[in-house]
Amino acid sequence: MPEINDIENEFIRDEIEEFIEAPADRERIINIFVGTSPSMQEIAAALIDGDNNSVDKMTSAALKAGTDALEIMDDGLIAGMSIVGIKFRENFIFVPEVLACARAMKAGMAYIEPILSASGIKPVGTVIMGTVKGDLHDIGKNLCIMMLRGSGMVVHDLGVDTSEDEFIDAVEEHGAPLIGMSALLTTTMPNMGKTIDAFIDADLRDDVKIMVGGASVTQEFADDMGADGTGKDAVACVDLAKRLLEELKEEQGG
Ligand code: B12
Repeated sequence: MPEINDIENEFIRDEIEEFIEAPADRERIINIFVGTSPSMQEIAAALIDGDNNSVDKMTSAALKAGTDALEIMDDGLIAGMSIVGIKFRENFIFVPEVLACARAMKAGMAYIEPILSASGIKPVGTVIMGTVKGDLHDIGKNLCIMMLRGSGMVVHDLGVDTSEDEFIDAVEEHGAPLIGMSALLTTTMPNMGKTIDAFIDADLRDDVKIMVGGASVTQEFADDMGADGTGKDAVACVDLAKRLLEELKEEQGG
């Protein structure tokens, strides 16, 4: 089994020692970093540190040195973000720090995205994301979007205060098989259910999977409104999105 000392970068080793406590998380994170190159570990470390200038410079330098864009995305940026996600979930860091890491991720992705789209790598899936009608909270939604994009999905962001019709129009326009709704207010959470009803009325419910989230959204609430799933954070959102896309593919005959 890989050991923490198999990871070359001291900063990453210290981060794991200090912040990644659950044995399953620790094993997953060590597996992510073991075997990645020292320069990718340096990019991951700068991202964890929220240092967007360094991520910018190192990503550009790595590409110039001939490193594959996918390797930089997976072994550098997403690997770093996997530690950030756990630190955030376990309350070791808070919104300002996560936003700094998000900025660093964006700095790296600015080089990677055009290369990946030009090389025609098939996206994992297309997702429509929005905060529901009446609700202006978008920090959590934006984190989910960033992680979804980081995992290879194409995300169309409808922003905040999104009506039922805007979700439906976006699904039709982009042929998206998955939508994600966010709501933070108890007064706007029911608008997720109303949007799901609108998909039923438009005879589109069987064509899409629907995920919902936001600080007060429980599994029970998601089940009651007829959603296909919920996730408590951006990492869970990515896992859920992947699972729902697989399910839809199976339902539609592979
Ligand atoms: C920041 C904030 C604001 C900012 C929003 C800025 C912005 N651009 O988003 C501002 C100041 C504008 C604001 C306004 C208001 N707010 Co406010 N706000 C907050 C606060 C402090 C933090 C929310 C946040 O960003 N959390 C951090 C993010 C990362 O977490 P998150 O959103 O939960 O997202 C994570 C998960 O939920 C999940 N997730 C999120 N979306 C999705 C979607 C899917 C599909 C999945 C799978 C997962 C998922 O993943 C995310 C990442 O980990 C909360 C308190 C709190 N602790 O939640 C109050 C809070 C949500 N606000 C509250 C209130 C009352 C208001 C106002 C009504 C205040 C007022 N009187 O004007 C207004 C409403 C404005 C409106 N119409 O929306 C209340 C809501 C109470 C309730 N239960 O209804 C809260 C809980 C504060 C409180 N305790 O009273 N607010």
